[in-house]
Amino acid sequence: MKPISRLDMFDHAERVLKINDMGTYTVPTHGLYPFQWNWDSCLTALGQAHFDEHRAWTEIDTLFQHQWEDGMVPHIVFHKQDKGYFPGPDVWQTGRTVPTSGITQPPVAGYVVKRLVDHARDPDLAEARARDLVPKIARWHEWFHACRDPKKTGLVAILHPWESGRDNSIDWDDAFSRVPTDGVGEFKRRDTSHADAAHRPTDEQYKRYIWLVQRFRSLNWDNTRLHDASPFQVVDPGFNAILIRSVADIAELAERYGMTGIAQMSRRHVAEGLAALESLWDDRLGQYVCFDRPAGRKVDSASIGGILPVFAAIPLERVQQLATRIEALKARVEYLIPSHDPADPRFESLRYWRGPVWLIINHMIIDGLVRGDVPDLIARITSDSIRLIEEGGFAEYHDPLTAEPCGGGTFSWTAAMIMEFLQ
Ligand code: 9YW
Repeated sequence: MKPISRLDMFDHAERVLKINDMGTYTVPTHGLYPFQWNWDSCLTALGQAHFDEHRAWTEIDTLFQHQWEDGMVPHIVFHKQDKGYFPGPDVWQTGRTVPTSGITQPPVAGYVVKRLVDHARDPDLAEARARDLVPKIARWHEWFHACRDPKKTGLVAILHPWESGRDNSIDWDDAFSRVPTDGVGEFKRRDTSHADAAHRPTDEQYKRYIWLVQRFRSLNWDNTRLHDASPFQVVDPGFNAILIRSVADIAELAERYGMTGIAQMSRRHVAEGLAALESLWDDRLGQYVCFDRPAGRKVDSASIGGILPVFAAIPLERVQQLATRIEALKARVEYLIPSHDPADPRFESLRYWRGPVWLIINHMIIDGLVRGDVPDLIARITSDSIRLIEEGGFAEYHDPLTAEPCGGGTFSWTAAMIMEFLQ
């Protein structure tokens, strides 16, 4: 791969977003991911706003046009047929006119919409679009609280590793081992024909991913039933922090726009979420950890999902503790922040969410660290992120030891995040 100079990097990032632009939505990368992905789209909009605010708003509008009647916003919208991806609409069978998957993804939309509003060069456009989106995003948040926290614990569970956005994280290994594979049948993966199989989830994991899809499909994607019917229910601190942050940002926008009911309800959920998040703190690791609901125990796994809570308004003392945690990782990698601690023997520097660096995560963690007094650490994560692109290009993710580019190339959210880092 040709190195990318810092001088040309911003323009290069813009070109990546234009290459992946399908008009009203953006694909993460052609070939490997030929549809619209939920959190990819929202984070991509942050990049698009640097050169075309109108286009950025359209990205999010398109996603919300496919919101389900129950409030869920699906993780994939299959706008066009494409045989290059598995599992496609024929596997999901969600029965929608424009097919979608039947699960969701980390709800970054609330955060992104507020950021677009706060940085808008065209505030009238931003207010008009945000006024339309705030009630829709609030409905999605309510869906989470109703369907993924049925016992009102203050925290939501994911029912499929794909919902976390961190597909094959070590966090899921234990809970996932209880997901059966019987009756899954034969299928042909497509991802490994676009990307190196050694950088991807294993076949065994794919069988379990599909088993869960088939289980939910057999329940007609009825979200009032899926939670209790799933053998996989994991409370991920990173996912919950993203939800809490987005709910807080929507509360603020709702207040600004006189949407009092949404503001009040959202503030209540933020308070409950932040209080409950503390139950996931792990003193030994100095970070948060997941909770496996059916097993009734915390998960011993030092992943980035336990550092991501810095993105929500956790106590300042916790922000400092998480900064210390990242400082410790500095000695173990060349480029911050690895998605898993290399001190854990299960760490794999090249395999997807089991070690590699993802710029979207660096972006959210930097945003949260601003509340702490750690400017040097913020500068270090920012410069490591830029160095990764200089050395490895706009890849999906990178090896934290060598900067080797992994997964898909010419990747939308990587480009969008670089525009944010360079601004
Ligand atoms: C899949 C598109 C998606 C991301 C996820 C990432 C991966 C694979 O790619 O998922 O088949 O959906 O883990 O976070 O949204 O970039």
